[in-house]
Amino acid sequence: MKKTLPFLSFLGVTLLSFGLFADYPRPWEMTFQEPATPVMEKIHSFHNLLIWIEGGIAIFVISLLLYVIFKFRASKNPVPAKFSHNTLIEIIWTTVPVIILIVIAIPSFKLLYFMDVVPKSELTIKATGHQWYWSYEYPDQKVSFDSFLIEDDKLKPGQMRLLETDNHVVVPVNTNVRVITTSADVIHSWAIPSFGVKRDSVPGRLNETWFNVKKEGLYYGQCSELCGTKHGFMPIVVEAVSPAKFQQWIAMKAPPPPPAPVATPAAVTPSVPTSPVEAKPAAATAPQTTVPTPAPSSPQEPKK
Ligand SMILES: [Cu+2]
Repeated sequence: MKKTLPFLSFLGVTLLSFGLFADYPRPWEMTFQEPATPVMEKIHSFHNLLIWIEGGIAIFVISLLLYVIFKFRASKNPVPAKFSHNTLIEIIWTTVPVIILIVIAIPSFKLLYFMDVVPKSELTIKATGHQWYWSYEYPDQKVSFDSFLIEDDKLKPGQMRLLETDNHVVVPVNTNVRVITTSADVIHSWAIPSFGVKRDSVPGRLNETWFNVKKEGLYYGQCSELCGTKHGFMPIVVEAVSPAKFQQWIAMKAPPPPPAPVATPAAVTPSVPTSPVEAKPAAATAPQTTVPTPAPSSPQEPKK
């Protein structure tokens, strides 16, 4: 019982932390992470199309090679053929690759355009790369914070090594989010594999990308441009929540509104000399002909 209790509590915390959907790299994962955005869904299906085309070409070429090796081996054909041209075959091996390239190019350009053109966005986030952490701004909501890696010795059960940060980038689901990336020092890259997003953050330049997360959960990414000794220690965590929860988070993070200015009589008095010591020099330098104005005994009424 003594041994099972800590194990059960560890299991409980782990299940709690992963009760939420999470997209992160798994050991020995051979395919993409589960697509979380329309962009990644399209990348996934384009990749699957390419696998079929490339697989077909590979099988065809290998079969042709094996056929030629066996059929035209030296023992069976001691005298090699002397011809060097065949018009029909040349036409075929020119046109077929052109058709294949067109079949690949059409969806490829469509996808590039879809990824590149930021649709009308409902939320803008600015991500600035630093050596070695990210800082974020929500300019319209007046929210900003830094996001640092959680060191190994401070990880809680269920948290992932080298991927967890102290502050998550919180976004609402089913919302077009525009991400503007830049850098404060060297080139970094803001990347989330399951979003199909990877955008260089370059000092002195603003790059933009976008995503629209379909499912609530945690999504993990990393800086993807070699940026110095701690390049591998500046992860990115995006937490997708419902729009209502997002509003709560913004309300919690946003600075309180400044107090409204109130015109009080005290605010007006400093322009009037209050002590006789201060008033004396002014009276001494004033020309003899002018009539010195008496210091008001009561504060002036504010003008309406
Ligand atoms: Cu970096």
